[in-house]
Amino acid sequence: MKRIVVGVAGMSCQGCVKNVTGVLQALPGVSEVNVSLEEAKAEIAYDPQLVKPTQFKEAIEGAGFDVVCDGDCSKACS
Ligand SMILES: [Cu+2]
Repeated sequence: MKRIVVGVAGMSCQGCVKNVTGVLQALPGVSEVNVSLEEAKAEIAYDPQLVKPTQFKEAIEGAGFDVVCDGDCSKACS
């Protein structure tokens, strides 16, 4: 199991947090999702054999938010 923290821009309320959490949890191999509105981040625990970090980016963007690239999320953004 691996963990990644992805910056998420555009969340403004707990409804956004729920949306982001939901689309991430719907991905195969994702076991835990913690989305923080205050920190604008999503922490994801996942099985790298079942899901790739680029899918997190696609899912978040598909829900209407932006992924913010910083050092730790580079794997999701490459
Ligand atoms: Cu919202």
